[in-house]
Parts: sequence; structure tokens; C-alpha cells
Amino acid sequence: MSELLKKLAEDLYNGDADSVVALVRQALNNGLTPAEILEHGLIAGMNVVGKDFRDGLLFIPEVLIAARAMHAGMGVLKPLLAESDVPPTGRFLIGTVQGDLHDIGKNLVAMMMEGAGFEVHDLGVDVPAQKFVAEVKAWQPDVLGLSALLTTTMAEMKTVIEALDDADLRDRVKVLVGGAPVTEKYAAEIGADGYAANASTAVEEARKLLLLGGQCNTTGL
Ligand code: B1M
Repeated sequence: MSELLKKLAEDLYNGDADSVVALVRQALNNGLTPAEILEHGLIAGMNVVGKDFRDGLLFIPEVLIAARAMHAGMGVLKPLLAESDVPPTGRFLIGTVQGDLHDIGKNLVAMMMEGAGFEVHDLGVDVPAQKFVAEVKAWQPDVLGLSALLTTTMAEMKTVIEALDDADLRDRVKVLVGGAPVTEKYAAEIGADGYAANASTAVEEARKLLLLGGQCNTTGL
């Protein structure tokens, strides 16, 4: 990893949003790709925050400050990740499930989807099952993405799928699930159509789901 990306990860850890923004810009000027900066700078820094939070070395205020720096850095990358000549691929509705306030991973997935040509509608965090149902009905997405970061909230994904079933909407939308505690096995158990471990595989998986549903309107996927 370059010294620049190492410094970026460290400054994100320390919650220095101004420096994070400046270093992201510098890395772009040095010819690094947005994906490299995201993976080896921003996400690398956030991973250390996660480990130290788990081990009791960092507390919620510090994590929030680091998360704010992450958002600031992602703000610089967003237009670049979303830059795409791809014609609209499909409609992607996303949200973090009820009870869960984590949005960094969800935002990354949304950005990557936009970059891949999806029309994205982001419902934010702490989204109740009935809100997902209402939006599926109204906005008619091809794929619904559910994000959960807590073992206590991942069960809410099943509630959403059941609520779609109850509203007779389950066959109208493919459901893609993800988030740190979610596994492929869990996704299958709750009746999701797809699972992705990270933002780039989420794009691949959503494309596969569109092809399976016969809804894909682009070629060469
Ligand atoms: Co929270 N938190 N947190 N937290 N937090 C975790 C998740 C935790 C693992 C930390 C730890 O103990 N090591 C732990 C969960 C333990 C568990 O359930 N097993 C935890 C806890 C316990 C909590 C609280 C309960 C703490 C408390 O209050 N005592 C509390 C809960 C609040 C709530 O949600 N109700 C809480 C609060 C917070 C903050 C608000 C302080 C803050 C969130 C700020 C924000 O999001 N705006 C926060 C943070 C930042 C974290 C960690 C440190 C970082 C999460 C993150 O953003 N990672 C996290 C530890 C960790 O994950 N290492 C932790 C970076 C991000 C890029 O990765 O979100 O995993 P991630 O997203 C990835 C993939 O998961 C995947 O792609 C993304 C990009 O590659 N993905 C999808 C995500 N969604 C997807 C959807 C898809 C496909 C892929 O398809 C639709």
C-alpha cells in the first residue's frame, strides 16, 4: 500500500475529515483509481476502527467522528464512482432495515449501483418493513437491496421478505441482502434471491438477478 493511502487510512481513523478529503483529492491527482482509494484508504481505515471498537479501544463518539470522515472522503469519490456511460440497467431500491442505523456500507452499495447504471432510490436507515413494501409498490424497482450490520437486526430482512409476500409483491421484485453479519447461507434461509459480501459483488449479483428475471435491458452483462 502506498504511503499516501496509509496516511489516508490513519487520518480517517483519527476522524480528520479535512485531511481525508485533501488526501483523497491528492491520491486522484497522483493517478490512483477511485476503487483503489476506497478499498485501500477509506475502507482499510474503517476496518481498523471496527476492530478497535470491538476491542474496547475506541468508543461511539470516536467511531462517529471516523464515520463522518469516511462520508467526507466518499463524497469526493461519489461522482467518479457514479460516472458511467452505461444505459439504465434497472431500478434499485435500497435501505438499512429497521432498528439499524449503519449506513456507510449501504451508501457504498448505492454508489456502486449508480456507477453501474442502475437508477437508485435510497430509503436511508431504520426503514420499517411496511415502508419497503409501500416503496416497492409505488416505485416498482427490479431489485430491492436490504442492508443490516447487526446480528440483532438481520432477522428484520426476513420480516421484509414476509411482508412483501403478504402484500403479493414478492414475485415483482428480486431481493438482494448484505451487510457484515449476513452470509450466503442466511440469505438462502430467509428466502432472499441473492447475497453479496461487498459493494462490487452486489453490482454483479444485481445484474445476475435481472438476467434471471428477464428484466435486463442492457447487453453484454
Ligand atoms: Co456499530 N457495530 N454499532 N456503529 N459499527 C458494528 C457493526 C460492530 C461489528 C462493531 C463491533 O463490535 N466490532 C457491532 C455489531 C456486533 C454485532 O451485531 N455482531 C456494532 C455495534 C454493537 C453497534 C451498537 C449496538 C453499539 C452500541 O450502541 N453499543 C450501535 C447500534 C446502533 C444501531 O444501529 N441501532 C452501533 C452504532 C454505530 C455508530 C452509529 C457509532 C456507527 C455507524 C455510523 C454510520 O453508519 N453512519 C457504527 C460503526 C461505524 C460501526 C463499524 C465500526 C463500522 C461499520 C462500517 O461502516 N464499516 C462496525 C464494525 C465493522 O463493521 N468493522 C460496527 C465500513 C463499511 C464499508 O462496511 O458496513 O460492512 P460494511 O459494508 C460492506 C459490506 O458489509 C457490504 O458491502 C459494504 C461495502 O463493501 N454490504 C452490503 C453492506 N450492506 C450491503 C447490502 C448489500 C450487499 C452488500 O446488498 C443490498
